[in-house]
Amino acid sequence: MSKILITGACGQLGSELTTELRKIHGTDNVIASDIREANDQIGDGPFEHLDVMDKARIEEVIEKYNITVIYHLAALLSANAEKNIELAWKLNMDGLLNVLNIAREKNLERIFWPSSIAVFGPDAPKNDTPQNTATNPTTVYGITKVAGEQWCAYFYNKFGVDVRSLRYPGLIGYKSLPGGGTTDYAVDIYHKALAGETFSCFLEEDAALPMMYMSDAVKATIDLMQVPEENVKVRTSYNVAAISFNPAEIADSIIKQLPGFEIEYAPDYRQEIASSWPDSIDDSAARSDWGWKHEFDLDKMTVDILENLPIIIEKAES
Ligand code: AKB
Repeated sequence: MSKILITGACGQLGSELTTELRKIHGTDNVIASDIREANDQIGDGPFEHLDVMDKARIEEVIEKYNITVIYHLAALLSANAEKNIELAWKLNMDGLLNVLNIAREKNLERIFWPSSIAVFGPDAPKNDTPQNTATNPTTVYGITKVAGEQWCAYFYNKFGVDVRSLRYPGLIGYKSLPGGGTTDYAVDIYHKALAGETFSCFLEEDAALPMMYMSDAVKATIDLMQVPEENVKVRTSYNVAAISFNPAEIADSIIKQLPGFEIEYAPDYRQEIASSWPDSIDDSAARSDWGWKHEFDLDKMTVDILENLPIIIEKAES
């Protein structure tokens, strides 16, 4: 029986992954942890306050619960990382190295670590960006992701640590808010649309980016962690793709459901980050190695969010 630790469990992906993993493995077998206080989204179940830069504290939690698998999600995202480059490097790198070293020392069963489309910079092809191509990121977040991917491959090849990774596109969910990313606009837009407000977008109208609905992201993560070791042929990180759209296209998708919705554009420093990233991603390696397949396209996602987000908002307000 696996005993799972999730770092960064109060984040946008962490809270949904915690819920799903608890459904599969049982609440007591999934330990949520974060440097923040536990929030309602992760529900009831074991929780530990944890700073991933503190290796001794991670070891303490691992011993307390006999952890065998870690989903190491704690990190600073792209926009926040540009505002604090030292912290971004320290948190994103020391946190990962702590987890990888512990996995090696304690012979843990498996590790998951999220990479991102941010590994790619302007030298990579913009459309259908291949699995292996020039990366050369121009953001500090991207630099930490490229370095992190290389550490993952190194720990697998040298020490046999079974670490698996996905290059997530922008993740869009309705259950919790993202924090400090460049793709966050695609979550905020639904909140403003439901509130009947005009949405002021911090990206230009034609800034296309690869995106994915949260339920697909959770499925991709769990699928990758469940396949036999020999199916995981990419030991840096897998490209995974679902949908690709720009702000004007997501606005049009919302207008189909809420005809009065309006968007205006006020690009800021995040536009430069978005411009350095791909428009769309080639994920054929993930599809052939372990059968990755997404379910949600843009309109299906919009309908699902506009149906479910009001329930979440009402719950939070009551
Ligand atoms: C961000 O915008 O920083 C993240 C990402 C694409 O990794 N959502």
